[in-house]
Amino acid sequence: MLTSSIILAAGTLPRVYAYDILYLTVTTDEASYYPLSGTSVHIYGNLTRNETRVTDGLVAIYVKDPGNNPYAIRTVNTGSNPPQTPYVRVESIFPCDSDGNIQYTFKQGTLANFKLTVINYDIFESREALLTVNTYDPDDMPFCSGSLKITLAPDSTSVFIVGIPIPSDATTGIATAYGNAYTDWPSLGGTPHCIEKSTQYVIEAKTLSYQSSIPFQTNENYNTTFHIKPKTRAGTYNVYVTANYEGQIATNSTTFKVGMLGDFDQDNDIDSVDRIYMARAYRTYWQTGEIIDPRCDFDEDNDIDYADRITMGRLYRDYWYP
Ligand SMILES: [Ca+2]
Ligand SMILES: [Ca+2]
Repeated sequence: MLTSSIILAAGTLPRVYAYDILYLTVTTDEASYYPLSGTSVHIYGNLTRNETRVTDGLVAIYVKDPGNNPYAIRTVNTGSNPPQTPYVRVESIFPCDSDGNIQYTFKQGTLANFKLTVINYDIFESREALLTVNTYDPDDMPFCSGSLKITLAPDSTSVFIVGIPIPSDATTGIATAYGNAYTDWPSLGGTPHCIEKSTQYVIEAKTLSYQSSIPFQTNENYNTTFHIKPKTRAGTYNVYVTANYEGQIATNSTTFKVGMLGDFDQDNDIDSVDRIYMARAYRTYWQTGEIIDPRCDFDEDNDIDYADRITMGRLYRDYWYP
């Protein structure tokens, strides 16, 4: 309504639009997720100018975890990449050792390094950039990110190395790292400098445990998807999106929740009601062999046995006697 009244008001002037209205929406497919392995979180929305979809814009999507730490930071386009050459561009990202020599395999519990080559095409001015590297594990779960705020000299090509610690319990297999450059953190209004670059690397060699899920269908013009797991931190996640389209900036934000493991009725506690879910699933499994609630198979070995009951007991104890 606000938009149309502005256009009407502008219509009283002779064919003058005071300014274009760039607008960015953002939503998630669920308000709350239970952290079962393979659960997808879809974040999507529309970038529009004067209520028309922008088909060649870039959108920054930044997710902060419940501890306010960077969780995922990505740049996606709204159909195709912008045709213009940006001032600042991430030319490439490669996994490497601490000296910058290409290295594709990293062991759990060690530091993986990523080499970013960044160009400032502006021949007159130096440019500020926030460089980010965001690693996703072989199951598409974001697990770490590193960042660097830098000033790029005019007309220069620079190389930076960002280290990412690989958790000792990281899923092994082929993982992905995404390299991006922003004007600042999207939560502070920063927008993408350029399109995203990515590279693959190996956390110990092993076969993939999950196949990629079916592509997400949405009518909106941008989206990103990642997976969560039982070890994903419970709580509220903040999502920030920003875009700079032909000099205009639009921002928006939303939140989603990741539930507690063992909180089957999703009412933010692990109480006797949740234990009833567990007891029922356990009993049914031993009577019929059927898994009526896969969430009760905590160790994901296709049974609901004593080991799973012990896990539930521990979650219950940890909740009441932290
Ligand atoms: Ca509960
Ligand atoms: Ca089990």
